[in-house]
Amino acid sequence: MKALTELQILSKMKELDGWEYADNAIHTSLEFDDFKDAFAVMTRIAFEAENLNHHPDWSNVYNTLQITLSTHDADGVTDKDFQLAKVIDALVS
Ligand code: H2B
Repeated sequence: MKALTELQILSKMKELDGWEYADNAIHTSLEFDDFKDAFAVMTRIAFEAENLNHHPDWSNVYNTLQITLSTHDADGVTDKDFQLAKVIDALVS
């Protein structure tokens, strides 16, 4: 899959809620009530990621979750990143 151009990425960002584009990737930060809620969402995201065969770079500290999406194989952001980002938005909304 081919990396999107910066212009394409900025246009597609409008379809997402609470994401930013920086350092050749798209990022979001999420906060939950506690660790259990954060980890439950991580588990749901993990299953969706595995279905899409597209995986987040992420870190979790207690009730917070930092997610970075990029396509390593394309060395940039592709439609797959937006596909996963939309799934994540739907899971947390
Ligand atoms: N996830 C992400 N974020 N980027 C990739 O390039 C990628 C992936 N490649 N998940 C997939 C798996 C690839 O390594 C396998 C072999 O299809």
